[in-house]
Amino acid sequence: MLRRAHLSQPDEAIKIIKEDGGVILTGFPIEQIEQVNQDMKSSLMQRCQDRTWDARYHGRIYCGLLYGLSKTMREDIILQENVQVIINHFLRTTNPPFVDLNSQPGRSTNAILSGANTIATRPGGKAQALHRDDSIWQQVHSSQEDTGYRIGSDIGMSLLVPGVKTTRENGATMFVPGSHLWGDQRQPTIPEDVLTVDMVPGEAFLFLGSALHGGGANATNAERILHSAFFCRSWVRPESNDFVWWDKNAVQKWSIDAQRLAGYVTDKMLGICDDMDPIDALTKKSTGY
Ligand SMILES: O=C(O)CCC(=O)C(=O)O
Ligand SMILES: [Fe+2]
Repeated sequence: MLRRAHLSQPDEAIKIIKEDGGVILTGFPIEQIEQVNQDMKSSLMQRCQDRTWDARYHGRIYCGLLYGLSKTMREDIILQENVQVIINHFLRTTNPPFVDLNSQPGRSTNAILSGANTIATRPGGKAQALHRDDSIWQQVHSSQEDTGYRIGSDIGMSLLVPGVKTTRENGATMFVPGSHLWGDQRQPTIPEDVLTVDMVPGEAFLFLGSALHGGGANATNAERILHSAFFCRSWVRPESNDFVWWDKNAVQKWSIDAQRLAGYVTDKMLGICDDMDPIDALTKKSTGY
């Protein structure tokens, strides 16, 4: 059984993530989830008509524009204070001063967004293979089973927010608790190793990029809707170039925290933009180049 922690208890959530690799967070207001469902409805429905997409992804329809299309997902759920506290416990980077010989010592940065999409697993949609999300960065994993979890070893995390009740029948995410401690050679051997992340709207699953998981198959006749957000350390290349898609006018309407999370961030060295903070580029007049 996967463990739960209320959003108001970040320390408890952190403890569970270290032990299990992931935690179900509870306490998101249901109105927020309904709003996100509403924000994504028409884009998702349009894409569901697209037979090529359906065939290519075996009944799993993605809409990768979630961060820009849903203010509620961006500002209230992804940027929820304790969600960020938990993520940055694992993904904040502080450079050791002895490495920083040619720059400000102790530069540090929070995690940034690696991508955000809404996923509809359609009736009959197939399961994903069990995978680690950090495999997009070719991460290799040595076993931490003897040492216990080494803080700092992960470079990504994922947040899955169900838009409907998720169950084994409708394709809830499958998850292997403890697999964040496994070396790459170890795979689940018995069915009991793999749990389903059963959730109701108002809950969300937050887990480490090193943990084995995968979307389930949908054997019901209704869609399983899931709003997902992925995070990485600020020096990792995000999976999706979301900030390229949204023009300046759109991004200027976001909160500063949302702009920073989307990648307009620097520690005054990594991420600079003509020696300036990239966030200044949002308000700067064209240079004419
Ligand atoms: O659909 C799901 O439940 C999980 C999705 C997932 O693991 C992914 O897109 O990386
Ligand atoms: Fe995944």
